[in-house]
Amino acid sequence: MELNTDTIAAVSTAPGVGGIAVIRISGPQALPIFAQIWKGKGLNDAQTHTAHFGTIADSLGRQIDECVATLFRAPKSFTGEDTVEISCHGSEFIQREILHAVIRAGARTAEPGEFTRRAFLNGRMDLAQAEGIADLIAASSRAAHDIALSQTKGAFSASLESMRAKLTELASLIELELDFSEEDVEFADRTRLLSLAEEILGTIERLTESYSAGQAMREGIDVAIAGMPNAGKSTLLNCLVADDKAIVSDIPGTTRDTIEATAVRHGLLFRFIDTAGLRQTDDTIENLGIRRAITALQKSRYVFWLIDPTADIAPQMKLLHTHTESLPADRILILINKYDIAPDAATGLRNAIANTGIAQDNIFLVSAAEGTGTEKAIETIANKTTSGYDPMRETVIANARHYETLTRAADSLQRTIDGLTSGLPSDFVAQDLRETLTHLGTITGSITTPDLLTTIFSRFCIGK
Ligand SMILES: Nc1nc2c(ncn2[C@@H]2O[C@H](COP(=O)(O)OP(=O)(O)OP(=O)(O)O)[C@@H](O)[C@H]2O)c(=O)[nH]1
Ligand SMILES: [Mg+2]
Repeated sequence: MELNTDTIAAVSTAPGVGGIAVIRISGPQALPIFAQIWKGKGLNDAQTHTAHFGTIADSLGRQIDECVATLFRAPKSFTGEDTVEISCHGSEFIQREILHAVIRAGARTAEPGEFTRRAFLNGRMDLAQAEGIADLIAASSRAAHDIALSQTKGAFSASLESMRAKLTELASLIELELDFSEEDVEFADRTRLLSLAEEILGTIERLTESYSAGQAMREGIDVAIAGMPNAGKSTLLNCLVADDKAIVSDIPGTTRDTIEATAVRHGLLFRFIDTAGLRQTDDTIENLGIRRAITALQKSRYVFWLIDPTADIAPQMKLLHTHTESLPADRILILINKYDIAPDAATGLRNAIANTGIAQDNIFLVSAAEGTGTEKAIETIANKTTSGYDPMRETVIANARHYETLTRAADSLQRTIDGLTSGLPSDFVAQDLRETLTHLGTITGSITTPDLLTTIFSRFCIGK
């Protein structure tokens, strides 16, 4: 384990000017360092979790600001170390000057995520909980927030640790057999081991299945808006994000670039991508835009494909087929637009399109100009994406590292099961079991390496 003998400091509030800012000092020397810059009643005898008013001065004794210092004594602080948090006025000058004064008094600038890294190393939380904190800070929708919050509370970690504890017990019994290999004894009940391994595999699989939903909840859902020129794509984008993001005109080929805008709907972050209308053209720039449009519709999780009922339908269906044929059908939602001016044509088209084999549930009658019908299309995506998962009621995996590690754990557990059913020698079974235990342990951080920690914590912001 790493040893933290030095004391670190950083501005923990967001960069820039604010009403107040917070500078955090943590480490064994936090109090003596703070005492050097503090003009106020000393904190040496102060109790933990108390706030104190005073002024902070630079090395020449010039006052920098009037501040409130909050004291957290080890081990009951975020990091588990002695910590002082200085709340000052939020000018960039004051923040910089106070941080300089703290550094001059003997602290070192904290690396990104270093406070949380220390919290982990001091046993204040496990790795999955620490990662939950980073996600909590980054969350921009209710769903992302809920996933992160439940992770910080440790339910996921607890279920992993309980799986590990059960498996460890059996692994030790099998390993004990290896010590008595001459005597052909079985300490571990194979039937019990098999049913336990199967039960745990089931739990892990339920977790990995939730990843697609979890990823969408955490990172948001990309929806490309595609179709032929003038179908109303830019009008739709503007309507979905309630903002005048893209130029709308009745000249076909108005949009050249992809234009992204976000909106939170049903607690989920949606990233809508307006694209250039798809058509044959000799215009070089428009063709570049069309290429971007194709990339966007291939890469996005969903596509809103706009049909214009006031234009010829045959070429639009051909276009739809060409561009979506290689994509999974449930990713494509057909929006028949301009319902306000062509309700009969739109309704007729819906039936005709349904007859081509596209599911009726994936066809919507909308008017981008009036903002009608689009809500249902969004709701359909929200339901498809979350597929009933509720992060407040059960663990939903949203982190790629957790997903990959759980997948590996499932693989080695499956090998354990195969080994047990085919009567493989104990040492092979033991090895597969150990591997599963290692994978589960890397998620919570009960097994870890400095490299893994650096990868995880370097993604945090400075001051966290
Ligand atoms: N009545 C009506 N007109 C619409 C609707 N949606 C778009 N329009 C009109 O259709 C024309 C084209 O709209 P845009 O949103 O620019 O179409 P686009 O698909 O982005 O076109 P390109 O950027 O050229 O590919 C404009 O005159 C819009 O006002 C709608 O729902 N109803
Ligand atoms: Mg457009």
